[in-house]
Amino acid sequence: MRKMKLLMGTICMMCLMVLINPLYMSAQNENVSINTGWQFRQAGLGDWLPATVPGTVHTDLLSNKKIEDPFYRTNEKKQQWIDKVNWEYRTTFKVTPQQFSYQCGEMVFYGLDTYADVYLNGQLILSADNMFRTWRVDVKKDLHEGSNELRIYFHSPIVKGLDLQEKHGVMLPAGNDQSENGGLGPNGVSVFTRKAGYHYGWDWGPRFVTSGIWRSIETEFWNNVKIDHLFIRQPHVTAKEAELTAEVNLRAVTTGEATVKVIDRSDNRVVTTQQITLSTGQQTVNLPFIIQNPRLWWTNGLGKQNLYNFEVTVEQNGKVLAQGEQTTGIRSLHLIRKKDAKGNGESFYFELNGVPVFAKGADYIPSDNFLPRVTKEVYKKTIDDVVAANMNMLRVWGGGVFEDDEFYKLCDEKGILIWQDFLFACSMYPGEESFMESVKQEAIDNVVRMRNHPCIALWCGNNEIDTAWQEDTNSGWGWKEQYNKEQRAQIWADYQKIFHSLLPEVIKEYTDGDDYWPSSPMGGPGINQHADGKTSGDVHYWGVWHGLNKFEEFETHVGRFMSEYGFQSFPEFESVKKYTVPADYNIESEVMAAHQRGSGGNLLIKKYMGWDYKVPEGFEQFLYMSQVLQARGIKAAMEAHRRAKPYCMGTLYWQLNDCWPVASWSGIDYYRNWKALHYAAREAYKPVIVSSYEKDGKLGIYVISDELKPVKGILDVEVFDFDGKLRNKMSLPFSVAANVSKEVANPEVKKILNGSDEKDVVAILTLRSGDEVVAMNEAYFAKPKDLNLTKPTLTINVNEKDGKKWLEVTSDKLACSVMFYIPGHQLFFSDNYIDILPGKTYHIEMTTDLSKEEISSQIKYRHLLSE
Ligand code: BMA
Repeated sequence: MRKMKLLMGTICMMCLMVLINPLYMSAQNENVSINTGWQFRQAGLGDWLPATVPGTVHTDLLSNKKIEDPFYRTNEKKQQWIDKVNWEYRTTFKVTPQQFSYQCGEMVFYGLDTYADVYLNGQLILSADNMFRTWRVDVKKDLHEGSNELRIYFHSPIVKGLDLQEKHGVMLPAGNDQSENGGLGPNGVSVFTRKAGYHYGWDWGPRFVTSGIWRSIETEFWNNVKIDHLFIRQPHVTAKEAELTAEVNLRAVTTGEATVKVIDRSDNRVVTTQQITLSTGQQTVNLPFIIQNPRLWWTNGLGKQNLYNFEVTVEQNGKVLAQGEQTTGIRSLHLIRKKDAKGNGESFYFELNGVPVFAKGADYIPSDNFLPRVTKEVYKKTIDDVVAANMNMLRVWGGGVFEDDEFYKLCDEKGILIWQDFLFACSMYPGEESFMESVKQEAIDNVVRMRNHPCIALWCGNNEIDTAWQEDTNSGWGWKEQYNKEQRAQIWADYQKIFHSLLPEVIKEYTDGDDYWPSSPMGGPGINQHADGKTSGDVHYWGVWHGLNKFEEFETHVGRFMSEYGFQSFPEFESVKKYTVPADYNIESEVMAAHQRGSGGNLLIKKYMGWDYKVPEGFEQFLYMSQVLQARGIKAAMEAHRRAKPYCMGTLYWQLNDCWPVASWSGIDYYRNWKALHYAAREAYKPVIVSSYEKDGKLGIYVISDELKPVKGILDVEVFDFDGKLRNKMSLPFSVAANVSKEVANPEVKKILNGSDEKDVVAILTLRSGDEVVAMNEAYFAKPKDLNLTKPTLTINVNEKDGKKWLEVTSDKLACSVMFYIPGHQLFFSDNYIDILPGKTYHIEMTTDLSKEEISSQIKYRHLLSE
């Protein structure tokens, strides 16, 4: 009986499948990638060598052993010739008789970097000039049945850039373009080419101006009809009902009556159908439909990342002519900028399904100078690390690229909102018509590619250009003053054209009312346009670091949305060893200096370190201390921003990651090791935290909760001396509503110390709810350098069970900022850079292939008093 039911069920399922998905009578389309058999050479010179596609000239030269590792020591300097010459790539590929018989054949170039003439069987089929564009070429006439040759000639982006600059007539500000290092003197030509800004250098990056086929090439064969795009518009979404519209862009080479169906693949249900009349050329079909009680998409921490998969078919006489699929998440997501009384300003926060979201995250830069090396595994590791640090937003910064589809897919799946900059940063750009047209097409290509991702929260015009130029004030970065009246007016007009009309118009036309913000940071169009740092818009606060403000200033410089702030550190010694030799082990050595691109970076690190810590002599200890210092500063900022909720509703620190091994503001180094900062971010970004701030002799203790339900329990304040003796304890009840920051206690520091010297104790703040520890934090009452610490001795036992390995650690005295490591190995510790109190046992898991015995004999640690 049960079997029968099952069989019936299966038959019904099959009927249903047939009903909604009539058999494909004949192949209607075929996609073939052309990523194999490639060769390359310097144009017209030498032998053809094997090449990897997608790839870059630099990585092809490296794998053919024609250059050394570009990131090793100062090799970058020897490789500056590569961008001054031309390169060519070629391959052959076969077209089968079946493929040749299709009515249509198109070649799609998903990424050509950058000035590329493409020849198919000797015919010029495309002259590309924009790295960010997707190029689609009709090749039906040029393809041969059997063997075909594809050849791509890459012109030097530098020679082209110089030529464009000359035609433009004036140089434009391009502060981060390291033209001097590239042998070009002051000619920062990056701005004339639509190519990732950071390729020309940045204050955390080297100068490698690449060329190559950086994303794949495909040939698409099809008959009758093709679905170019499927856009699931979401005009109105509530928990009860989602009003959606499937917008289908078709291209047909056939005519006649047809049926368009939309199927919700999660329950294989046809949600709507429409009869259409096909005509040759392009046509758009809109199919509205409703989903009752939709499973909404939420960010990491707020709920599930529910996704829907919709399929669209175009059918004629029971035969599927074309089919397309689209994954999306159903949600309402808006940037809320509302006038409010607070400081006479305007709110700046994202509202997701009616819930104000406090954004926690970082700014993201490309993960490698050679983009095709950023594999799916790298993206996965990156987004896993983002989730592990309790983040819910990344800002994809404008000096990089529109990321790979894989990146946004992972952000959808893991609930990470994306603030997407358009690709303009810290420079002014030309306004020639051809440039504008290129920018427009690049924006359309990428907005259309990315608009279905539920993770996309905001499109932003550029990074820091509004604040740098400031046409109507006497401030800014001194750029406008270099030009005569006409030049200045022209440059500003070109700026306004791109960021105040072209890009917002693309967003309006090609999205479903997505939010657009012209520049980051900005006060807001129409009000106090340029960022004033306090009452409206978003803020890049660089008073700490560039402005030499003390870490304490993070407390007072809190705006509505902190989209950048940061502090540098070095990678850990195990990482440094990978790009140096022992002779380089000095932060001022030539090699270490080549891997520090921030102006005055080392001096700033030292200066800040001296304010809070004893500055160590030893190289290894200095690297480690730089990370401890960075984590201390940025933790203070993250907590200050969260305490200021709801006035402040977002905190994104500069920067999540690195594109090569370097001293930088990152929390994760190029080799994907967590710095002390990433561990600190994980703690500071937890859904519920307890955070304190000392002011006027009192300790304000706050509970900050991003949870959507109230939290209550007991707050314990326990004061320990450095031998682990409890000197004082206070317990008070606390209770906070959902999604708030609240000061729950404000005791006098004197009362907490209860007679102890402020240099002798630490207070442990614990929130308990029944038996559960909800949150924990520490408060010190003196700077680390002034604490009466003495050298601790740690006892470490290594354990292993069920494939898990962990350390069991105790200490005889307070050990501050303890970093565990094993020389010569890269491994992950579940906790690191932590304070270890005497009398407590700490369990630290390790991810490593080393055996228990190997760990026991090799484990080492550093702390504040190490050398
Ligand atoms: C911000 C960023 C980057 C830069 C960083 C550190 O302004 O937008 O341009 O790398 O500061 O200086």
